Amino acid sequence: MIKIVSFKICPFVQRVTAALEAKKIPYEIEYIDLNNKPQWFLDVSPNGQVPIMITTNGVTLFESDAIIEYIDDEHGPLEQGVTNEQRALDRAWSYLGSKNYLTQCGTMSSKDKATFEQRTDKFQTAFHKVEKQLSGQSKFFKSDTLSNIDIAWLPILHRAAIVKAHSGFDFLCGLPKAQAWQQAVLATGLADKSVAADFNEKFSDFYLSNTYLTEGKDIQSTACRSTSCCG
Ligand SMILES: N[C@@H](CCC(=O)N[C@@H](CS)C(=O)NCC(=O)O)C(=O)O
Repeated sequence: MIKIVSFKICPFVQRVTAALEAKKIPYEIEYIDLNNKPQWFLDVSPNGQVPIMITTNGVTLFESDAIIEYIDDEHGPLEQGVTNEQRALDRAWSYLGSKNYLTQCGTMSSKDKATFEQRTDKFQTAFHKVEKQLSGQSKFFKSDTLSNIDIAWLPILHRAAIVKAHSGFDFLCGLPKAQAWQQAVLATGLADKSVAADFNEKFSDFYLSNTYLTEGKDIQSTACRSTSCCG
Protein backbone atom coordinates (compact mmCIF):
# COMPACT_ATOMS: atom_id res chain seq x y z
CA MET A 1 0.00 0.00 0.00
CA ILE A 2 1.07 3.58 -0.62
CA LYS A 3 2.49 5.29 2.47
CA ILE A 4 2.38 9.01 3.15
CA VAL A 5 4.66 10.58 5.72
CA SER A 6 2.92 13.57 7.21
CA PHE A 7 2.76 16.36 9.73
CA LYS A 8 -0.82 16.80 10.92
CA ILE A 9 -1.41 20.42 9.93
CA CYS A 10 0.71 20.55 6.77
CA PRO A 11 -1.27 21.90 3.77
CA PHE A 12 1.15 20.32 1.27
CA VAL A 13 0.34 16.91 2.76
CA GLN A 14 -3.39 17.64 2.71
CA ARG A 15 -3.26 18.42 -1.01
CA VAL A 16 -1.80 14.94 -1.59
CA THR A 17 -4.17 13.09 0.75
CA ALA A 18 -7.14 14.97 -0.77
CA ALA A 19 -6.06 13.80 -4.24
CA LEU A 20 -5.81 10.21 -2.97
CA GLU A 21 -9.20 10.47 -1.27
CA ALA A 22 -10.80 11.98 -4.39
CA LYS A 23 -9.63 8.99 -6.41
CA LYS A 24 -10.38 6.52 -3.61
CA ILE A 25 -6.80 5.24 -3.62
CA PRO A 26 -5.97 3.42 -0.36
CA TYR A 27 -2.98 4.67 1.61
CA GLU A 28 -1.50 4.51 5.06
CA ILE A 29 -0.14 7.50 6.86
CA GLU A 30 2.62 8.04 9.38
CA TYR A 31 2.96 11.29 11.29
CA ILE A 32 6.32 12.63 12.33
CA ASP A 33 7.46 15.45 14.58
CA LEU A 34 9.06 18.07 12.35
CA ASN A 35 10.93 19.49 15.35
CA ASN A 36 12.51 16.12 15.89
CA LYS A 37 12.71 14.43 12.49
CA PRO A 38 13.47 10.72 12.76
CA GLN A 39 16.69 9.55 11.12
CA TRP A 40 14.85 7.10 8.83
CA PHE A 41 12.90 10.08 7.43
CA LEU A 42 16.03 12.20 6.92
CA ASP A 43 17.66 9.24 5.18
CA VAL A 44 14.90 9.03 2.52
CA SER A 45 13.64 12.62 2.22
CA PRO A 46 15.98 14.70 0.03
CA ASN A 47 14.44 18.02 1.11
CA GLY A 48 13.77 16.99 4.71
CA GLN A 49 10.12 17.98 4.24
CA VAL A 50 6.73 16.31 4.29
CA PRO A 51 4.92 15.04 2.36
CA ILE A 52 6.86 12.09 1.10
CA MET A 53 5.08 9.23 -0.60
CA ILE A 54 6.48 5.72 -0.55
CA THR A 55 4.99 3.95 -3.56
CA THR A 56 3.90 0.33 -3.61
CA ASN A 57 7.26 -0.40 -5.30
CA GLY A 58 9.06 1.11 -2.32
CA VAL A 59 10.19 4.25 -4.18
CA THR A 60 10.21 7.45 -2.13
CA LEU A 61 8.70 10.46 -3.90
CA PHE A 62 9.01 14.00 -2.58
CA GLU A 63 7.72 17.49 -3.43
CA SER A 64 3.92 17.69 -3.47
CA ASP A 65 3.73 18.96 -7.09
CA ALA A 66 5.65 15.90 -8.29
CA ILE A 67 3.57 13.57 -6.12
CA ILE A 68 0.32 14.99 -7.54
CA GLU A 69 1.60 14.43 -11.09
CA TYR A 70 2.61 10.87 -10.17
CA ILE A 71 -0.88 10.16 -8.80
CA ASP A 72 -2.38 11.33 -12.12
CA ASP A 73 0.14 9.38 -14.19
CA GLU A 74 -0.31 6.21 -12.17
CA HIS A 75 -4.03 6.25 -11.42
CA GLY A 76 -5.46 8.43 -14.17
CA PRO A 77 -6.60 12.06 -14.05
CA LEU A 78 -9.72 13.28 -12.26
CA GLU A 79 -11.10 14.57 -15.57
CA GLN A 80 -10.93 13.03 -19.00
CA GLY A 81 -10.19 14.82 -22.29
CA VAL A 82 -8.20 17.74 -20.89
CA THR A 83 -6.10 19.38 -23.62
CA ASN A 84 -2.40 20.04 -23.08
CA GLU A 85 -3.07 23.78 -22.93
CA GLN A 86 -5.80 23.31 -20.34
CA ARG A 87 -3.54 20.99 -18.34
CA ALA A 88 -0.85 23.69 -18.33
CA LEU A 89 -3.43 26.21 -17.12
CA ASP A 90 -4.66 23.78 -14.47
CA ARG A 91 -1.10 23.38 -13.18
CA ALA A 92 -0.61 27.14 -13.16
CA TRP A 93 -3.80 27.80 -11.17
CA SER A 94 -2.87 24.94 -8.85
CA TYR A 95 0.55 26.52 -8.36
CA LEU A 96 -1.08 29.82 -7.46
CA GLY A 97 -2.90 27.94 -4.73
CA SER A 98 0.03 25.97 -3.31
CA LYS A 99 2.28 29.04 -3.51
CA ASN A 100 -0.11 30.66 -1.05
CA TYR A 101 -0.07 27.88 1.57
CA LEU A 102 2.76 29.44 3.50
CA THR A 103 1.34 32.93 2.95
CA GLN A 104 -1.84 31.79 4.68
CA CYS A 105 0.09 30.10 7.48
CA GLY A 106 2.11 33.28 8.04
CA THR A 107 -1.03 35.41 8.03
CA MET A 108 -2.79 33.20 10.56
CA SER A 109 0.31 33.24 12.79
CA SER A 110 0.40 37.05 12.97
CA LYS A 111 0.62 38.31 16.51
CA ASP A 112 -0.48 41.90 16.03
CA LYS A 113 -2.98 43.89 14.01
CA ALA A 114 -0.53 45.66 11.70
CA THR A 115 1.21 42.42 10.73
CA PHE A 116 -2.11 40.62 10.30
CA GLU A 117 -3.55 43.32 8.05
CA GLN A 118 -0.42 43.60 5.94
CA ARG A 119 -0.22 39.81 5.44
CA THR A 120 -3.97 39.51 4.87
CA ASP A 121 -3.77 42.09 2.06
CA LYS A 122 -1.06 40.07 0.35
CA PHE A 123 -2.86 36.76 0.87
CA GLN A 124 -6.19 38.10 -0.39
CA THR A 125 -4.61 39.17 -3.71
CA ALA A 126 -4.79 35.55 -4.81
CA PHE A 127 -8.47 35.33 -3.90
CA HIS A 128 -9.23 38.47 -5.90
CA LYS A 129 -7.62 36.80 -8.93
CA VAL A 130 -9.71 33.69 -8.29
CA GLU A 131 -12.89 35.73 -7.96
CA LYS A 132 -12.27 37.23 -11.42
CA GLN A 133 -11.57 33.83 -12.92
CA LEU A 134 -14.60 32.01 -11.47
CA SER A 135 -17.65 32.03 -13.72
CA GLY A 136 -20.08 31.75 -10.84
CA GLN A 137 -22.03 29.31 -13.02
CA SER A 138 -20.35 26.07 -11.98
CA LYS A 139 -19.81 24.30 -8.68
CA PHE A 140 -16.08 23.97 -8.90
CA PHE A 141 -13.25 26.11 -10.27
CA LYS A 142 -13.73 25.15 -13.92
CA SER A 143 -16.93 23.16 -14.13
CA ASP A 144 -19.17 20.85 -12.14
CA THR A 145 -16.42 18.23 -12.19
CA LEU A 146 -13.81 18.31 -9.46
CA SER A 147 -10.34 19.05 -10.85
CA ASN A 148 -6.76 19.26 -9.64
CA ILE A 149 -7.22 23.02 -9.19
CA ASP A 150 -9.94 22.40 -6.59
CA ILE A 151 -7.68 19.91 -4.85
CA ALA A 152 -4.75 22.36 -4.82
CA TRP A 153 -6.86 25.09 -3.22
CA LEU A 154 -8.70 22.77 -0.83
CA PRO A 155 -6.21 23.16 2.06
CA ILE A 156 -6.50 26.96 1.87
CA LEU A 157 -10.29 26.94 1.60
CA HIS A 158 -10.53 24.46 4.48
CA ARG A 159 -8.32 26.56 6.77
CA ALA A 160 -10.19 29.74 5.84
CA ALA A 161 -13.46 28.05 6.86
CA ILE A 162 -12.04 26.99 10.23
CA VAL A 163 -10.71 30.50 10.87
CA LYS A 164 -14.13 31.96 10.03
CA ALA A 165 -15.92 29.50 12.33
CA HIS A 166 -13.58 30.27 15.24
CA SER A 167 -13.01 34.00 14.90
CA GLY A 168 -15.64 35.31 12.52
CA PHE A 169 -12.92 36.66 10.26
CA ASP A 170 -13.45 35.72 6.62
CA PHE A 171 -10.47 35.75 4.26
CA LEU A 172 -12.99 35.50 1.40
CA CYS A 173 -15.03 38.45 2.53
CA GLY A 174 -16.68 40.34 -0.30
CA LEU A 175 -15.89 37.57 -2.81
CA PRO A 176 -19.21 35.78 -3.38
CA LYS A 177 -18.02 33.48 -6.17
CA ALA A 178 -15.01 32.37 -4.15
CA GLN A 179 -17.27 31.80 -1.13
CA ALA A 180 -19.63 29.63 -3.18
CA TRP A 181 -16.65 27.69 -4.55
CA GLN A 182 -15.36 27.19 -0.99
CA GLN A 183 -18.75 25.77 0.06
CA ALA A 184 -18.83 23.42 -2.93
CA VAL A 185 -15.31 22.13 -2.27
CA LEU A 186 -16.04 21.61 1.44
CA ALA A 187 -19.33 19.87 0.59
CA THR A 188 -17.39 17.10 -1.18
CA GLY A 189 -16.29 15.93 2.29
CA LEU A 190 -12.70 15.67 1.04
CA ALA A 191 -11.39 18.32 3.43
CA ASP A 192 -12.38 16.29 6.48
CA LYS A 193 -11.40 12.97 4.94
CA SER A 194 -7.92 14.20 4.07
CA VAL A 195 -6.87 15.16 7.60
CA ALA A 196 -6.52 13.37 10.93
CA ALA A 197 -9.50 13.19 13.29
CA ASP A 198 -7.87 15.72 15.63
CA PHE A 199 -6.96 18.17 12.85
CA ASN A 200 -9.18 21.01 14.08
CA GLU A 201 -7.75 20.74 17.58
CA LYS A 202 -4.12 20.69 16.38
CA PHE A 203 -4.78 23.50 13.92
CA SER A 204 -6.47 25.63 16.57
CA ASP A 205 -3.69 25.02 19.08
CA PHE A 206 -1.19 26.23 16.53
CA TYR A 207 -2.93 29.10 14.76
CA LEU A 208 -5.85 30.09 16.93
CA SER A 209 -4.27 30.56 20.29
CA ASN A 210 -1.96 33.46 21.13
CA THR A 211 -2.38 34.95 17.67
CA TYR A 212 -4.07 38.15 16.58
CA LEU A 213 -6.91 36.08 15.11
CA THR A 214 -8.04 35.10 18.58
CA GLU A 215 -6.35 37.57 20.88
CA GLY A 216 -7.06 40.67 18.82
CA LYS A 217 -9.81 42.55 20.63
CA ASP A 218 -10.47 44.59 17.49
CA ILE A 219 -10.52 41.72 15.00
CA GLN A 220 -14.14 42.68 14.37
CA SER A 221 -13.07 45.97 12.86
CA THR A 222 -10.17 44.47 10.93
CA ALA A 223 -11.04 44.25 7.24
CA CYS A 224 -14.38 42.40 7.13
CA ARG A 225 -16.10 40.04 9.44
CA SER A 226 -18.79 37.63 8.42
CA THR A 227 -21.31 39.47 10.52
CA SER A 228 -20.58 42.82 8.93
CA CYS A 229 -19.86 43.27 5.25
CA CYS A 230 -20.16 39.60 4.43
CA GLY A 231 -23.39 39.12 6.31
N1 LIG B 1 7.94 22.30 -1.56
C1 LIG B 1 7.50 21.33 -0.58
C2 LIG B 1 7.07 22.08 0.66
C3 LIG B 1 6.66 21.13 1.80
C4 LIG B 1 6.76 21.82 3.16
O1 LIG B 1 7.03 23.03 3.26
N2 LIG B 1 6.52 21.03 4.21
C5 LIG B 1 6.71 21.55 5.55
C6 LIG B 1 5.53 21.21 6.45
S1 LIG B 1 4.05 21.99 5.91
C7 LIG B 1 7.93 20.87 6.17
O2 LIG B 1 8.16 19.69 5.99
N3 LIG B 1 8.71 21.64 6.93
C8 LIG B 1 9.84 21.14 7.62
C9 LIG B 1 11.12 21.74 7.15
O3 LIG B 1 11.11 22.50 6.16
O4 LIG B 1 12.17 21.42 7.75
C10 LIG B 1 6.36 20.48 -1.16
O5 LIG B 1 5.62 21.02 -2.00
O6 LIG B 1 6.24 19.29 -0.82
